[in-house]
Amino acid sequence: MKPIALTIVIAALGSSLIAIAADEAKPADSGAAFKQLDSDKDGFVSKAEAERMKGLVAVFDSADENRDGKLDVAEFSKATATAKN
Ligand SMILES: [Ca+2]
Ligand SMILES: [Ca+2]
Repeated sequence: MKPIALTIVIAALGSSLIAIAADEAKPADSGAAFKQLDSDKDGFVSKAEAERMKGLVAVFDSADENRDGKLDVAEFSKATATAKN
């Protein structure tokens, strides 16, 4: 194998390893919980939907950073992190 080809193989392997690491870093728990709560599948958890998770309504307003009355995935994961503490 020529050195340049080997370099390409190593680079390809390296980027796939990085991709795997990024997948593992995703908050799988909050993602799954988010999908369960988002019963109308609009990509947001509304206050009515939030009522199905214990403790979430209490932190709903402070988690809703852009004040649109619903939580996106990022806001939701912060909310659940807050609710656990
Ligand atoms: Ca929804
Ligand atoms: Ca929001």
